[in-house]
Amino acid sequence: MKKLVVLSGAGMSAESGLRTFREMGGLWEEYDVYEVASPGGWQKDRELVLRFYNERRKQLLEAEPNAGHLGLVELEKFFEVWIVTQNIDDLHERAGSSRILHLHGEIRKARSTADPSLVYDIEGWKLEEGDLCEKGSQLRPHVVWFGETLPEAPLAAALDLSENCDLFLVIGTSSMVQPAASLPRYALRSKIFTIEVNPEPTQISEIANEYIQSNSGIALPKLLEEMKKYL
Ligand code: BV8
Repeated sequence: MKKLVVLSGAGMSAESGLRTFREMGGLWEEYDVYEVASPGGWQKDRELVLRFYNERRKQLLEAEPNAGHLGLVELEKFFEVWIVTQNIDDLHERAGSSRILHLHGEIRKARSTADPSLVYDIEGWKLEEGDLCEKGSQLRPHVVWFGETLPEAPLAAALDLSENCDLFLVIGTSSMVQPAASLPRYALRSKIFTIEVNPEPTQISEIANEYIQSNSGIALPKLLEEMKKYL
């Protein structure tokens, strides 16, 4: 089976009702990113950081995967699909995608501040001051903050996949955050046909082989129909 790699961003989850970051009404309009998504912010006011992620986790528990997520699951009938996501939600999992790499962590997991190898599932939507790991240290959201390095294994796998696949799909990302934003460039440099799906043009739109100016929930089912003609 041919290999399809998908790089997804917050726009993938927008139609499930989860806020994106850099659009009108986005999260970074309401919060100072460095106060709620950086080690400095955690040092300064971890109650605020815990609250920021609790609110998003609560929203996530009330959200469902959308037609875009389900379209990617459907594509597994025709391709070996790998989802490389910047998203920390679990909507790709809940939709049923079978190969998912989280570059920026997972909001429904918590990790020890004393020993990062200790990672726990969060029951419900709250992670609070006083929630401790087995070694007695405070738990933090298991996500990659700005200024923190990405988890090695998923990033290495994503880089390799971006240069060794048959088709590369970039969906719902403003392509502003590194190193994830460089993945489509690796695919293009390896002459891999690259398609972008986004209602707004990004720096990738003009270099992709194809740019589909549309919401993912509309474009993916359509793309699926198109692909079925050639398979
Ligand atoms: C790193 C997890 C090495 C948390 C996130 C100065 C100091 C320190 C670092 C840097 C620096 N300058 C640059 C850096 C590197 C920095 C970076 O890239 N900064 C940028 C912003 C300038 N990167 C890092 O820090 C990374 N680590 O480099 O380590 C290092 C170490 C020390 C010092 C230097 C380097 C870590 C980056 C990870 C940060 N964590 N998230 C959380 O989620 O709370 S990033 C965050 O942005 C999310 O993960 C998100 O996924 C990601 C990217 O955003 P998008 O997904 O693209 O979302 P956005 O809102 O931007 O766009 C949505 C898009 O969807 C839009 O285009 C819209 O049109 C589209 N859309 C809307 N609706 C739909 C749609 N598309 C389709 N369908 C729809 N319906």
